[in-house]
Amino acid sequence: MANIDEARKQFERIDTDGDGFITAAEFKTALAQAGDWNVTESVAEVIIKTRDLDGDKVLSFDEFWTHLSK
Ligand SMILES: [Ca+2]
Ligand SMILES: [Ca+2]
Repeated sequence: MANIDEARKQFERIDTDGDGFITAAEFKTALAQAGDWNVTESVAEVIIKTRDLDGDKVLSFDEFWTHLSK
């Protein structure tokens, strides 16, 4: 189901400063825009932690894609 072009578009929408990494703050903002206002930054950090393969506390596209394509 997962499509890498769609995933890249989604990634770029979340990565608002365009540095190629999704931070907890960016993730929180994206979820709020999607209507989920209950997500705090600490919740976003936990979500990122479960997907963060190299432990740098931000999501690269590879990590984002690995999660989606599972
Ligand atoms: Ca970013
Ligand atoms: Ca990472």
